[in-house]
Amino acid sequence: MIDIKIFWHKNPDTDTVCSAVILSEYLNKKWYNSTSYKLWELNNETAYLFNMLNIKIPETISSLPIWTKVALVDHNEKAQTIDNIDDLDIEYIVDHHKFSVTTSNPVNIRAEKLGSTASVLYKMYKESGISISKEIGILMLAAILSDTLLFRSATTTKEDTIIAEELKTITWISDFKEFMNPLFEAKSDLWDMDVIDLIRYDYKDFEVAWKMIWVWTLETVNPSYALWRKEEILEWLKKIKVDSKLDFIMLSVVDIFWENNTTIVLDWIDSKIIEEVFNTKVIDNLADLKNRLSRKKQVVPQLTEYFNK
Ligand SMILES: [Mn+2]
Repeated sequence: MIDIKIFWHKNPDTDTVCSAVILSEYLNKKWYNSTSYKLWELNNETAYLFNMLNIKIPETISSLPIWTKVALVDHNEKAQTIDNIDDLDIEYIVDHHKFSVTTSNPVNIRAEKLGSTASVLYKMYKESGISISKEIGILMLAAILSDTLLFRSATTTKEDTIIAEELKTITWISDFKEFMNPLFEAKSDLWDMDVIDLIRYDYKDFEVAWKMIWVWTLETVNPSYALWRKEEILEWLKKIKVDSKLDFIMLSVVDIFWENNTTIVLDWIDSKIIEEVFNTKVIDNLADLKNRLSRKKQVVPQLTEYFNK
């Protein structure tokens, strides 16, 4: 039996955390002895889900010894994973993002252009004839509905909706909106959070054309929680931009009920970029990016194109 350690990406969302647990069960039914580990804290939405289902949160680790066999779910970029990834042996990657990783050894890669990593995993279960328990089914469903924002995100595919439909019988969940409402609410419970935690919540860094850019999205049903704290947030963005020597930084507050994106913009350099790329105006450090709910599809590719010019 091959031992394999699975982990999720930095600033984890529900898709990546659920996918780690789902992949672990899958691999254990194959020829592996796998465990999922927690490297970064769960967000409020995922914590609520695990608490509701009474699922144990995986054990915490901080680093792994050299040559440990690992699996990455819902990510493949170095900037988004464990620090000493170069010392480790990647055995599996299951993902639905663009690829940037190079590995020194052969690796099992399963990636599809679907709305969530959990959708990819659902197909892997089906293809291998592994039955999906009710608990795993609920984790899959929550991950799909969370990552696609109840099918509203531009990343949603027809296949995701079919898979969610099929999961109805396994999970006994038929009203998706009713099921997701408390989860979205939990995610939006940002009142007590320190601003630094609030903005650390879901950033992703990318290296584009030798530029270091950070793109945040804060998905919420209560955008005012974040927007009322704009000045505080701007101060932190400034500090982060300087400390991390970034070329560009932005923080999008995404209202998942009304489906719009209000982006906090730090300085005139970033304003110029935002205005040109998204054909909008920056007023009082705010830009209306309209219905761009998906960072992956409607924000990052456009920025990449700009920086590659
Ligand atoms: Mn995902």
